[in-house]
Amino acid sequence: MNRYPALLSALRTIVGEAYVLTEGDLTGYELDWRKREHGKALAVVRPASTEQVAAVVKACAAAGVSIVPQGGNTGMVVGSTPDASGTQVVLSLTRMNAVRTLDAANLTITVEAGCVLQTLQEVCEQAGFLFPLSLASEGSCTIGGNLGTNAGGTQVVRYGNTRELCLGLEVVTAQGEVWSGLTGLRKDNTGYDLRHLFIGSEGTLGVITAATMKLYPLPQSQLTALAAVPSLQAAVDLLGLAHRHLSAGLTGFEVMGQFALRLVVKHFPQQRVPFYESAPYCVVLENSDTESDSHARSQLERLLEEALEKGCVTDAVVAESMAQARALWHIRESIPLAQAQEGLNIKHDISIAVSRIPDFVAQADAALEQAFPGVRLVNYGHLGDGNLHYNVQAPAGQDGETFLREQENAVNAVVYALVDAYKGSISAEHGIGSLKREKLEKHKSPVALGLMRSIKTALDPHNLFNPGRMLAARDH
Ligand code: FAD
Ligand code: 2HG
Ligand code: ZN
Repeated sequence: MNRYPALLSALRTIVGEAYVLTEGDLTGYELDWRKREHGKALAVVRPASTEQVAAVVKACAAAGVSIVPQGGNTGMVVGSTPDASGTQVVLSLTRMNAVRTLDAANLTITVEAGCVLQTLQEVCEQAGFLFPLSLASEGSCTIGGNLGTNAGGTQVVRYGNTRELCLGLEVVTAQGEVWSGLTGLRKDNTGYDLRHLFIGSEGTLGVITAATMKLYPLPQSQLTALAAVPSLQAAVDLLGLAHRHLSAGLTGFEVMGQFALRLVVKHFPQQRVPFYESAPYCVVLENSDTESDSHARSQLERLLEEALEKGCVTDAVVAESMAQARALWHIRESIPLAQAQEGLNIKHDISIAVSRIPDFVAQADAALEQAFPGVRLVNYGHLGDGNLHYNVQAPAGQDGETFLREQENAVNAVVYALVDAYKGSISAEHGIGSLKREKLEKHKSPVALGLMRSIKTALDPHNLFNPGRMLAARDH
Protein backbone atom coordinates (compact mmCIF):
# COMPACT_ATOMS: atom_id res chain seq x y z
CA MET A 1 0.00 0.00 0.00
CA ASN A 2 1.53 3.30 -1.09
CA ARG A 3 1.64 6.27 1.21
CA TYR A 4 0.43 9.67 0.00
CA PRO A 5 -2.27 8.34 -2.40
CA ALA A 6 -3.62 11.85 -3.07
CA LEU A 7 -0.17 13.15 -4.01
CA LEU A 8 0.51 10.17 -6.28
CA SER A 9 -2.78 10.70 -8.00
CA ALA A 10 -1.99 14.42 -8.49
CA LEU A 11 1.45 13.55 -9.89
CA ARG A 12 -0.14 11.08 -12.35
CA THR A 13 -2.46 13.80 -13.53
CA ILE A 14 0.46 16.19 -14.06
CA VAL A 15 2.96 13.96 -15.91
CA GLY A 16 0.80 11.04 -17.05
CA GLU A 17 0.24 7.61 -15.51
CA ALA A 18 3.23 6.03 -17.28
CA TYR A 19 5.69 8.54 -15.84
CA VAL A 20 5.04 8.02 -12.13
CA LEU A 21 6.94 4.87 -11.24
CA THR A 22 6.21 3.19 -7.94
CA GLU A 23 6.60 -0.49 -8.72
CA GLY A 24 8.98 -2.84 -10.46
CA ASP A 25 12.73 -2.56 -10.47
CA LEU A 26 13.69 1.02 -9.59
CA THR A 27 17.31 0.17 -8.79
CA GLY A 28 18.64 2.50 -11.50
CA TYR A 29 17.03 5.44 -9.68
CA GLU A 30 17.49 4.26 -6.09
CA LEU A 31 21.06 2.93 -6.03
CA ASP A 32 23.99 5.32 -6.48
CA TRP A 33 26.67 4.61 -9.12
CA ARG A 34 29.23 3.54 -6.53
CA LYS A 35 26.74 1.19 -4.88
CA ARG A 36 27.29 2.90 -1.54
CA GLU A 37 23.60 3.31 -0.63
CA HIS A 38 20.35 1.81 -1.87
CA GLY A 39 17.48 4.15 -1.04
CA LYS A 40 13.73 3.73 -1.43
CA ALA A 41 11.62 6.24 -3.35
CA LEU A 42 7.96 7.04 -2.76
CA ALA A 43 7.85 7.43 -6.53
CA VAL A 44 10.05 8.26 -9.49
CA VAL A 45 8.46 11.10 -11.44
CA ARG A 46 9.51 11.83 -15.01
CA PRO A 47 8.20 15.20 -16.25
CA ALA A 48 8.39 16.27 -19.89
CA SER A 49 8.35 20.07 -19.53
CA THR A 50 9.25 22.94 -17.24
CA GLU A 51 5.54 23.53 -16.56
CA GLN A 52 5.21 19.92 -15.41
CA VAL A 53 8.25 20.30 -13.14
CA ALA A 54 6.70 23.41 -11.58
CA ALA A 55 3.40 21.61 -11.01
CA VAL A 56 5.18 18.59 -9.48
CA VAL A 57 7.13 20.88 -7.13
CA LYS A 58 3.92 22.63 -6.01
CA ALA A 59 2.14 19.31 -5.43
CA CYS A 60 5.04 17.88 -3.41
CA ALA A 61 5.40 21.10 -1.39
CA ALA A 62 1.69 21.04 -0.56
CA ALA A 63 1.97 17.43 0.61
CA GLY A 64 5.18 18.09 2.57
CA VAL A 65 7.08 15.53 0.47
CA SER A 66 10.68 16.25 -0.40
CA ILE A 67 12.22 15.99 -3.87
CA VAL A 68 15.52 14.53 -5.03
CA PRO A 69 16.41 15.95 -8.47
CA GLN A 70 18.16 13.35 -10.61
CA GLY A 71 19.91 13.36 -13.98
CA GLY A 72 22.03 10.40 -15.09
CA ASN A 73 22.64 9.21 -11.51
CA THR A 74 26.40 9.03 -12.08
CA GLY A 75 27.24 11.25 -9.08
CA MET A 76 30.01 10.06 -6.78
CA VAL A 77 28.80 11.34 -3.40
CA VAL A 78 25.32 9.81 -2.91
CA GLY A 79 23.42 12.98 -3.76
CA SER A 80 20.99 11.92 -6.48
CA THR A 81 19.26 8.93 -4.89
CA PRO A 82 16.51 8.95 -2.25
CA ASP A 83 17.09 8.14 1.40
CA ALA A 84 15.75 4.88 2.85
CA SER A 85 12.49 6.36 4.21
CA GLY A 86 10.33 5.66 1.15
CA THR A 87 8.89 9.16 1.47
CA GLN A 88 10.93 11.10 -1.12
CA VAL A 89 10.07 11.73 -4.75
CA VAL A 90 12.90 11.21 -7.23
CA LEU A 91 12.43 13.84 -9.93
CA SER A 92 14.14 12.40 -12.99
CA LEU A 93 14.84 15.01 -15.68
CA THR A 94 15.87 12.58 -18.42
CA ARG A 95 12.74 13.08 -20.56
CA MET A 96 13.56 16.78 -20.79
CA ASN A 97 16.42 16.37 -23.22
CA ALA A 98 15.68 18.74 -26.11
CA VAL A 99 18.10 21.21 -27.63
CA ARG A 100 16.02 24.40 -27.68
CA THR A 101 18.20 26.77 -29.71
CA LEU A 102 21.71 27.14 -31.07
CA ASP A 103 22.82 30.73 -31.64
CA ALA A 104 25.88 30.49 -33.87
CA ALA A 105 26.73 34.19 -33.80
CA ASN A 106 26.38 34.39 -30.03
CA LEU A 107 28.30 31.11 -29.62
CA THR A 108 25.65 29.64 -27.32
CA ILE A 109 23.39 26.63 -27.12
CA THR A 110 20.26 26.36 -24.98
CA VAL A 111 19.46 22.86 -23.88
CA GLU A 112 17.15 21.11 -21.45
CA ALA A 113 18.56 19.72 -18.23
CA GLY A 114 18.09 16.03 -19.07
CA CYS A 115 20.17 16.15 -22.25
CA VAL A 116 22.98 13.62 -22.01
CA LEU A 117 26.38 15.31 -22.16
CA GLN A 118 27.64 13.19 -25.06
CA THR A 119 24.51 14.03 -27.08
CA LEU A 120 25.16 17.72 -26.46
CA GLN A 121 28.80 17.35 -27.55
CA GLU A 122 27.67 15.57 -30.73
CA VAL A 123 24.99 18.12 -31.60
CA CYS A 124 27.53 20.92 -31.19
CA GLU A 125 30.15 19.12 -33.27
CA GLN A 126 27.68 18.50 -36.07
CA ALA A 127 26.97 22.24 -36.10
CA GLY A 128 30.71 22.97 -36.30
CA PHE A 129 31.27 23.90 -32.66
CA LEU A 130 33.01 22.50 -29.64
CA PHE A 131 31.23 22.01 -26.32
CA PRO A 132 34.30 21.26 -24.27
CA LEU A 133 32.98 19.66 -21.07
CA SER A 134 34.24 16.08 -21.05
CA LEU A 135 33.98 13.36 -18.40
CA ALA A 136 34.26 9.58 -18.51
CA SER A 137 30.57 9.40 -17.58
CA GLU A 138 29.53 11.57 -20.55
CA GLY A 139 27.53 8.72 -22.15
CA SER A 140 24.99 8.90 -19.31
CA CYS A 141 25.45 12.03 -17.19
CA THR A 142 23.22 15.00 -18.03
CA ILE A 143 23.85 18.70 -18.37
CA GLY A 144 21.50 19.32 -15.39
CA GLY A 145 23.63 17.00 -13.25
CA ASN A 146 26.81 18.60 -14.57
CA LEU A 147 25.48 21.99 -13.50
CA GLY A 148 24.15 20.61 -10.21
CA THR A 149 27.62 19.34 -9.34
CA ASN A 150 29.65 21.97 -11.21
CA ALA A 151 31.42 19.04 -12.86
CA GLY A 152 35.07 19.34 -13.86
CA GLY A 153 36.51 16.61 -16.06
CA THR A 154 39.45 16.54 -18.40
CA GLN A 155 39.31 19.90 -20.23
CA VAL A 156 39.19 22.24 -17.24
CA VAL A 157 42.79 23.37 -17.66
CA ARG A 158 41.69 25.29 -20.77
CA TYR A 159 37.90 25.78 -20.57
CA GLY A 160 37.10 25.76 -16.83
CA ASN A 161 34.47 23.85 -14.88
CA THR A 162 30.80 23.63 -15.89
CA ARG A 163 30.24 26.93 -14.06
CA GLU A 164 32.57 28.74 -16.48
CA LEU A 165 30.69 27.27 -19.43
CA CYS A 166 27.24 28.42 -18.34
CA LEU A 167 25.71 31.77 -19.35
CA GLY A 168 22.17 31.30 -18.09
CA LEU A 169 19.69 28.99 -16.38
CA GLU A 170 16.01 28.22 -16.16
CA VAL A 171 15.12 27.02 -12.68
CA VAL A 172 11.99 25.88 -10.87
CA THR A 173 12.11 27.29 -7.34
CA ALA A 174 10.88 25.76 -4.09
CA GLN A 175 7.71 27.85 -4.48
CA GLY A 176 7.05 26.21 -7.85
CA GLU A 177 7.86 29.40 -9.73
CA VAL A 178 9.95 29.45 -12.90
CA TRP A 179 13.01 31.71 -12.99
CA SER A 180 13.84 32.29 -16.67
CA GLY A 181 17.45 33.34 -16.81
CA LEU A 182 18.39 31.98 -20.23
CA THR A 183 19.79 35.29 -21.46
CA GLY A 184 23.01 34.11 -23.07
CA LEU A 185 24.57 37.44 -22.07
CA ARG A 186 28.28 37.54 -21.44
CA LYS A 187 27.97 40.72 -19.41
CA ASP A 188 25.14 41.40 -16.97
CA ASN A 189 25.85 43.11 -13.66
CA THR A 190 22.25 43.66 -12.62
CA GLY A 191 22.54 42.53 -9.02
CA TYR A 192 23.37 39.11 -7.58
CA ASP A 193 24.26 36.57 -10.24
CA LEU A 194 21.60 33.99 -9.33
CA ARG A 195 22.90 31.42 -11.78
CA HIS A 196 25.95 30.88 -9.62
CA LEU A 197 23.82 30.01 -6.59
CA PHE A 198 22.22 27.09 -8.41
CA ILE A 199 25.37 25.83 -10.12
CA GLY A 200 27.07 23.39 -7.75
CA SER A 201 24.12 23.41 -5.33
CA GLU A 202 23.54 19.66 -5.87
CA GLY A 203 19.79 19.90 -6.18
CA THR A 204 19.38 21.57 -2.77
CA LEU A 205 18.13 24.99 -3.93
CA GLY A 206 16.02 24.46 -7.05
CA VAL A 207 15.48 22.26 -10.09
CA ILE A 208 17.48 23.30 -13.15
CA THR A 209 15.26 22.70 -16.18
CA ALA A 210 17.36 24.29 -18.96
CA ALA A 211 20.66 26.07 -19.48
CA THR A 212 22.40 28.31 -21.98
CA MET A 213 25.96 27.11 -22.46
CA LYS A 214 29.01 28.55 -24.21
CA LEU A 215 30.29 27.16 -27.49
CA TYR A 216 33.80 27.33 -28.93
CA PRO A 217 35.12 26.94 -32.45
CA LEU A 218 36.19 23.39 -33.25
CA PRO A 219 39.98 23.20 -33.12
CA GLN A 220 41.77 22.36 -36.38
CA SER A 221 43.75 19.72 -34.61
CA GLN A 222 43.64 17.84 -31.30
CA LEU A 223 46.83 15.96 -30.59
CA THR A 224 47.21 13.62 -27.66
CA ALA A 225 50.44 12.31 -26.13
CA LEU A 226 51.26 9.85 -23.38
CA ALA A 227 54.45 10.50 -21.42
CA ALA A 228 56.19 8.41 -18.78
CA VAL A 229 57.56 10.57 -15.96
CA PRO A 230 60.07 9.55 -13.28
CA SER A 231 58.22 11.23 -10.38
CA LEU A 232 55.24 13.39 -9.51
CA GLN A 233 57.58 16.39 -9.30
CA ALA A 234 58.62 15.62 -12.88
CA ALA A 235 54.94 15.63 -13.88
CA VAL A 236 54.53 19.08 -12.31
CA ASP A 237 57.66 20.27 -14.15
CA LEU A 238 56.22 18.89 -17.38
CA LEU A 239 53.00 20.81 -16.72
CA GLY A 240 55.00 24.04 -16.41
CA LEU A 241 56.75 23.32 -19.71
CA ALA A 242 53.44 22.44 -21.36
CA HIS A 243 51.90 25.77 -20.32
CA ARG A 244 54.91 27.57 -21.77
CA HIS A 245 55.09 25.65 -25.06
CA LEU A 246 51.37 25.20 -25.75
CA SER A 247 49.79 28.18 -23.99
CA ALA A 248 45.98 28.08 -24.52
CA GLY A 249 46.48 24.97 -26.69
CA LEU A 250 46.98 22.90 -23.54
CA THR A 251 43.49 21.41 -23.13
CA GLY A 252 44.16 18.36 -20.99
CA PHE A 253 46.80 17.28 -18.51
CA GLU A 254 46.02 14.11 -16.58
CA VAL A 255 48.29 12.07 -14.34
CA MET A 256 48.00 8.32 -13.69
CA GLY A 257 49.88 6.42 -10.99
CA GLN A 258 51.36 3.02 -11.72
CA PHE A 259 48.89 1.06 -9.60
CA ALA A 260 45.93 2.82 -11.25
CA LEU A 261 47.28 1.69 -14.63
CA ARG A 262 47.87 -1.83 -13.34
CA LEU A 263 44.17 -2.02 -12.49
CA VAL A 264 43.29 -1.01 -16.06
CA VAL A 265 45.56 -3.74 -17.44
CA LYS A 266 44.11 -6.28 -15.01
CA HIS A 267 40.42 -5.53 -15.64
CA PHE A 268 40.58 -4.50 -19.30
CA PRO A 269 43.35 -6.73 -20.68
CA GLN A 270 42.40 -5.84 -24.27
CA GLN A 271 43.75 -2.31 -23.71
CA ARG A 272 47.38 -1.59 -24.60
CA VAL A 273 48.94 0.55 -21.88
CA PRO A 274 52.43 1.84 -22.79
CA PHE A 275 55.22 2.51 -20.28
CA TYR A 276 53.33 1.70 -17.09
CA GLU A 277 55.65 -1.10 -15.98
CA SER A 278 58.73 1.08 -15.88
CA ALA A 279 57.39 4.44 -14.70
CA PRO A 280 55.81 5.46 -11.36
CA TYR A 281 53.50 7.88 -13.19
CA CYS A 282 52.29 8.55 -16.72
CA VAL A 283 50.70 11.72 -18.07
CA VAL A 284 48.12 12.12 -20.85
CA LEU A 285 48.28 15.56 -22.39
CA GLU A 286 46.38 17.18 -25.21
CA ASN A 287 47.25 20.06 -27.49
CA SER A 288 44.35 21.70 -29.34
CA ASP A 289 45.41 23.92 -32.18
CA THR A 290 43.51 26.48 -34.19
CA GLU A 291 46.10 26.46 -37.01
CA SER A 292 46.86 22.98 -38.32
CA ASP A 293 47.83 19.43 -37.47
CA SER A 294 51.45 19.99 -38.42
CA HIS A 295 51.65 23.12 -36.25
CA ALA A 296 50.16 21.22 -33.30
CA ARG A 297 52.56 18.32 -33.85
CA SER A 298 55.68 20.47 -34.05
CA GLN A 299 54.67 22.33 -30.86
CA LEU A 300 54.07 19.06 -29.01
CA GLU A 301 57.30 17.53 -30.29
CA ARG A 302 59.33 20.58 -29.21
CA LEU A 303 57.74 20.34 -25.76
CA LEU A 304 58.54 16.64 -25.42
CA GLU A 305 62.12 17.13 -26.68
CA GLU A 306 62.80 19.73 -24.02
CA ALA A 307 61.10 17.58 -21.38
CA LEU A 308 63.24 14.56 -22.36
CA GLU A 309 66.40 16.70 -22.24
CA LYS A 310 65.48 18.05 -18.81
CA GLY A 311 64.70 14.53 -17.56
CA CYS A 312 61.09 15.22 -16.61
CA VAL A 313 59.96 12.73 -19.28
CA THR A 314 61.62 9.36 -19.80
CA ASP A 315 59.54 8.11 -22.72
CA ALA A 316 56.67 9.46 -24.80
CA VAL A 317 54.34 8.62 -27.63
CA VAL A 318 52.27 11.04 -29.72
CA ALA A 319 49.05 9.65 -31.22
CA GLU A 320 49.24 9.36 -35.01
CA SER A 321 45.49 9.25 -35.58
CA MET A 322 42.18 10.07 -33.93
CA ALA A 323 41.78 6.37 -33.13
CA GLN A 324 45.13 6.31 -31.32
CA ALA A 325 44.26 9.51 -29.44
CA ARG A 326 40.98 7.96 -28.33
CA ALA A 327 42.81 4.84 -27.18
CA LEU A 328 45.16 6.94 -25.03
CA TRP A 329 42.25 8.84 -23.48
CA HIS A 330 40.41 5.56 -23.02
CA ILE A 331 43.20 4.32 -20.74
CA ARG A 332 42.71 7.32 -18.47
CA GLU A 333 38.92 7.10 -18.58
CA SER A 334 38.95 3.40 -17.70
CA ILE A 335 40.56 3.94 -14.30
CA PRO A 336 37.35 4.60 -12.29
CA LEU A 337 35.70 1.57 -13.90
CA ALA A 338 38.74 -0.63 -13.27
CA GLN A 339 38.79 0.53 -9.68
CA ALA A 340 35.12 -0.25 -9.26
CA GLN A 341 35.77 -3.77 -10.63
CA GLU A 342 38.54 -4.22 -8.07
CA GLY A 343 36.03 -3.58 -5.27
CA LEU A 344 34.68 -0.79 -3.09
CA ASN A 345 37.23 1.95 -2.48
CA ILE A 346 37.65 5.11 -0.48
CA LYS A 347 37.64 8.13 -2.76
CA HIS A 348 39.41 11.40 -2.07
CA ASP A 349 38.58 13.97 -4.71
CA ILE A 350 40.97 16.62 -3.47
CA SER A 351 42.60 19.77 -4.79
CA ILE A 352 45.84 21.34 -3.67
CA ALA A 353 48.03 24.00 -5.24
CA VAL A 354 49.84 22.21 -8.06
CA SER A 355 53.23 23.28 -6.70
CA ARG A 356 52.57 21.47 -3.40
CA ILE A 357 51.16 18.22 -4.76
CA PRO A 358 54.41 16.20 -4.82
CA ASP A 359 55.09 16.95 -1.14
CA PHE A 360 51.49 16.23 -0.20
CA VAL A 361 51.50 12.86 -1.95
CA ALA A 362 54.87 11.84 -0.48
CA GLN A 363 53.58 12.61 3.03
CA ALA A 364 50.15 11.05 2.52
CA ASP A 365 51.60 7.87 0.93
CA ALA A 366 54.00 7.41 3.86
CA ALA A 367 51.36 8.11 6.52
CA LEU A 368 48.86 5.68 4.99
CA GLU A 369 51.41 2.93 4.44
CA GLN A 370 52.47 3.21 8.06
CA ALA A 371 48.94 3.24 9.48
CA PHE A 372 47.42 0.64 7.10
CA PRO A 373 50.19 -1.72 5.95
CA GLY A 374 49.61 -3.13 2.48
CA VAL A 375 47.04 -0.50 1.55
CA ARG A 376 46.87 0.11 -2.22
CA LEU A 377 46.93 3.71 -3.43
CA VAL A 378 45.15 4.51 -6.66
CA ASN A 379 46.40 7.99 -7.39
CA TYR A 380 45.39 9.74 -10.60
CA GLY A 381 43.47 12.71 -11.89
CA HIS A 382 43.40 16.19 -13.25
CA LEU A 383 46.90 17.37 -12.33
CA GLY A 384 46.56 20.37 -14.64
CA ASP A 385 43.88 21.69 -12.25
CA GLY A 386 45.58 20.53 -9.03
CA ASN A 387 42.81 17.93 -8.62
CA LEU A 388 43.79 14.40 -7.62
CA HIS A 389 41.66 11.34 -7.17
CA TYR A 390 43.76 10.07 -4.31
CA ASN A 391 41.82 6.85 -3.79
CA VAL A 392 42.51 4.10 -1.32
CA GLN A 393 41.86 0.44 -2.03
CA ALA A 394 41.92 -2.31 0.59
CA PRO A 395 45.16 -4.33 0.91
CA ALA A 396 45.29 -7.21 -1.60
CA GLY A 397 43.09 -10.11 -0.52
CA GLN A 398 41.02 -8.00 1.91
CA ASP A 399 37.34 -7.53 1.25
CA GLY A 400 36.61 -3.93 0.16
CA GLU A 401 33.34 -3.71 2.07
CA THR A 402 34.91 -4.79 5.36
CA PHE A 403 37.86 -2.46 4.84
CA LEU A 404 35.52 0.46 4.26
CA ARG A 405 33.32 -0.38 7.24
CA GLU A 406 36.27 -0.70 9.60
CA GLN A 407 38.80 1.79 8.25
CA GLU A 408 37.11 4.47 6.14
CA ASN A 409 36.95 7.05 8.91
CA ALA A 410 40.54 6.45 9.98
CA VAL A 411 41.81 6.62 6.37
CA ASN A 412 39.85 9.82 5.76
CA ALA A 413 41.23 11.35 8.94
CA VAL A 414 44.81 10.84 7.73
CA VAL A 415 44.18 12.20 4.25
CA TYR A 416 41.96 15.15 5.17
CA ALA A 417 44.25 16.30 7.99
CA LEU A 418 46.99 16.60 5.39
CA VAL A 419 44.63 18.28 2.90
CA ASP A 420 43.90 20.88 5.59
CA ALA A 421 47.58 21.28 6.37
CA TYR A 422 48.20 21.96 2.66
CA LYS A 423 45.21 24.36 2.50
CA GLY A 424 43.46 22.18 -0.04
CA SER A 425 39.83 21.20 -0.66
CA ILE A 426 38.16 17.93 0.39
CA SER A 427 35.95 18.02 -2.71
CA ALA A 428 37.37 19.44 -5.91
CA GLU A 429 34.70 18.38 -8.40
CA HIS A 430 32.34 15.65 -7.14
CA GLY A 431 30.54 17.72 -4.50
CA ILE A 432 29.33 16.82 -1.01
CA GLY A 433 26.06 14.84 -1.29
CA SER A 434 25.41 12.82 1.85
CA LEU A 435 28.76 11.06 1.76
CA LYS A 436 30.84 14.10 2.68
CA ARG A 437 28.30 16.17 4.57
CA GLU A 438 29.84 15.65 7.98
CA LYS A 439 33.29 16.25 6.57
CA LEU A 440 32.15 19.56 5.15
CA GLU A 441 31.13 20.64 8.64
CA LYS A 442 34.60 19.81 9.92
CA HIS A 443 36.60 21.34 7.12
CA LYS A 444 34.65 24.49 6.21
CA SER A 445 34.79 27.61 8.36
CA PRO A 446 31.79 28.41 10.62
CA VAL A 447 31.32 31.68 8.75
CA ALA A 448 31.14 29.93 5.37
CA LEU A 449 28.76 27.28 6.75
CA GLY A 450 26.56 29.98 8.26
CA LEU A 451 26.30 31.78 4.93
CA MET A 452 25.47 28.51 3.16
CA ARG A 453 22.70 27.76 5.68
CA SER A 454 21.26 31.26 5.24
CA ILE A 455 21.10 30.77 1.47
CA LYS A 456 19.41 27.38 1.86
CA THR A 457 16.85 28.79 4.28
CA ALA A 458 16.11 31.79 2.07
CA LEU A 459 15.60 29.79 -1.12
CA ASP A 460 14.14 26.58 0.28
CA PRO A 461 12.60 27.43 3.67
CA HIS A 462 10.73 24.13 4.01
CA ASN A 463 13.68 21.96 3.06
CA LEU A 464 11.88 20.59 0.02
CA PHE A 465 14.90 19.94 -2.20
CA ASN A 466 17.36 17.19 -1.38
CA PRO A 467 17.23 17.55 2.44
CA GLY A 468 20.22 16.21 4.32
CA ARG A 469 22.46 16.56 1.29
CA MET A 470 25.37 18.99 1.50
CA LEU A 471 23.93 20.51 4.72
CA ALA A 472 22.33 18.63 7.60
CA ALA A 473 18.52 18.71 7.42
CA ARG A 474 18.31 19.85 11.08
CA ASP A 475 20.08 23.07 10.19
CA HIS A 476 17.00 24.69 8.70
P1 FAD B 1 23.22 12.98 -10.95
O1 FAD B 1 24.18 11.99 -10.44
O2 FAD B 1 21.88 12.47 -11.31
O3 FAD B 1 23.04 14.15 -9.86
C1 FAD B 1 24.16 14.76 -9.28
C2 FAD B 1 23.69 15.89 -8.34
O4 FAD B 1 23.08 16.93 -9.11
C3 FAD B 1 22.63 15.45 -7.34
O5 FAD B 1 22.82 16.16 -6.15
C4 FAD B 1 21.32 15.83 -7.97
O6 FAD B 1 20.29 16.08 -7.03
C5 FAD B 1 21.72 17.10 -8.72
N1 FAD B 1 20.96 17.31 -9.96
C6 FAD B 1 20.85 16.48 -11.02
N2 FAD B 1 20.09 17.04 -11.97
C7 FAD B 1 19.68 18.24 -11.49
C8 FAD B 1 18.86 19.28 -12.00
N3 FAD B 1 18.30 19.19 -13.20
N4 FAD B 1 18.65 20.37 -11.23
C9 FAD B 1 19.21 20.47 -10.01
N5 FAD B 1 20.00 19.52 -9.48
C10 FAD B 1 20.25 18.42 -10.21
N6 FAD B 1 32.63 14.25 -12.19
C11 FAD B 1 33.50 15.26 -12.46
O7 FAD B 1 33.29 16.38 -12.00
N7 FAD B 1 34.61 15.05 -13.24
C12 FAD B 1 34.88 13.85 -13.79
O8 FAD B 1 35.88 13.70 -14.48
C13 FAD B 1 33.98 12.78 -13.53
N8 FAD B 1 34.19 11.55 -14.07
C14 FAD B 1 33.33 10.54 -13.79
C15 FAD B 1 33.58 9.28 -14.34
C16 FAD B 1 32.72 8.21 -14.07
C17 FAD B 1 33.01 6.87 -14.67
C18 FAD B 1 31.58 8.43 -13.25
C19 FAD B 1 30.62 7.32 -12.97
C20 FAD B 1 31.34 9.67 -12.71
C21 FAD B 1 32.20 10.74 -12.96
N9 FAD B 1 31.98 12.01 -12.43
C22 FAD B 1 32.85 13.03 -12.70
C23 FAD B 1 30.83 12.24 -11.52
C24 FAD B 1 29.49 12.55 -12.25
O9 FAD B 1 29.45 11.99 -13.54
C25 FAD B 1 29.27 14.05 -12.33
O10 FAD B 1 29.09 14.55 -11.03
C26 FAD B 1 28.08 14.47 -13.19
O11 FAD B 1 28.09 15.87 -13.30
C27 FAD B 1 26.74 14.02 -12.62
O12 FAD B 1 25.75 14.17 -13.63
P2 FAD B 1 24.39 13.32 -13.54
O13 FAD B 1 23.49 13.77 -14.61
O14 FAD B 1 24.70 11.87 -13.50
O15 FAD B 1 23.84 13.82 -12.14
C1 2HG C 1 37.51 10.81 -12.98
O1 2HG C 1 38.20 11.83 -13.09
C2 2HG C 1 36.28 10.86 -12.13
O2 2HG C 1 37.76 9.78 -13.60
C3 2HG C 1 36.11 9.68 -11.19
O3 2HG C 1 36.16 12.08 -11.48
C4 2HG C 1 37.10 9.66 -10.07
O4 2HG C 1 36.46 7.44 -9.50
C5 2HG C 1 37.04 8.46 -9.15
O5 2HG C 1 37.60 8.56 -8.07
ZN1 ZN D 1 37.72 13.48 -11.96
